[in-house]
Amino acid sequence: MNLLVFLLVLMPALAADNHPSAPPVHEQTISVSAETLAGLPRVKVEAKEHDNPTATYEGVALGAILERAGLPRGVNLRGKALRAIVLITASDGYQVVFTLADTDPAFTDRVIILADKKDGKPLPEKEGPFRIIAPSEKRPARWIRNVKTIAIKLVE
Ligand SMILES: Nc1nc2c(c(=O)[nH]1)N[C@H]1C(S)=C(S)[C@@H](COP(=O)(O)O)O[C@H]1N2
Ligand SMILES: [Mo]
Repeated sequence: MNLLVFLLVLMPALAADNHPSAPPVHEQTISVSAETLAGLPRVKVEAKEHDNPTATYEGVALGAILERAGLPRGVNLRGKALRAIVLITASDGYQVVFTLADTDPAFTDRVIILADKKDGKPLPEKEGPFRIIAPSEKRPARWIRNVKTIAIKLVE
């Protein structure tokens, strides 16, 4: 290949995160309901919040929800998808963010689940019906209770 063509045309295209081969990221907001979890593989985690006894939370991987919503995963999670954030909002207005890559088992062994059960029962009203559980995190500040929406946004 002509070196000049490579330097002037291809190299900048490869560097740009809007390279044509980078899969699209669709900004969207998911309203969380039982439908959001239905049919996805169930995941159980043991988790401990502050001084509370260890509990078994059950639900589905946040990443599985996002995969079903059409977001890029694994080798396709590159380019602009690396600046996609997952903004989660609760009924009291509390909000937390993760990155899209934080939810992908190709990037991390840390699991983030959207739980609908605790110790085999539906979540108590204070927490549920849906709560994010991030068992690997030492502080439970991102274990957002009463989840209403999951929004995907691209940070500039
Ligand atoms: N919806 C909602 N979720 C939330 C919070 C909140 O204020 N609102 N606080 C967070 C913080 S800071 C902590 S430490 C944990 C534990 O809070 P809890 O002990 O009140 O359940 O919940 C997290 N989830
Ligand atoms: Mo907290």
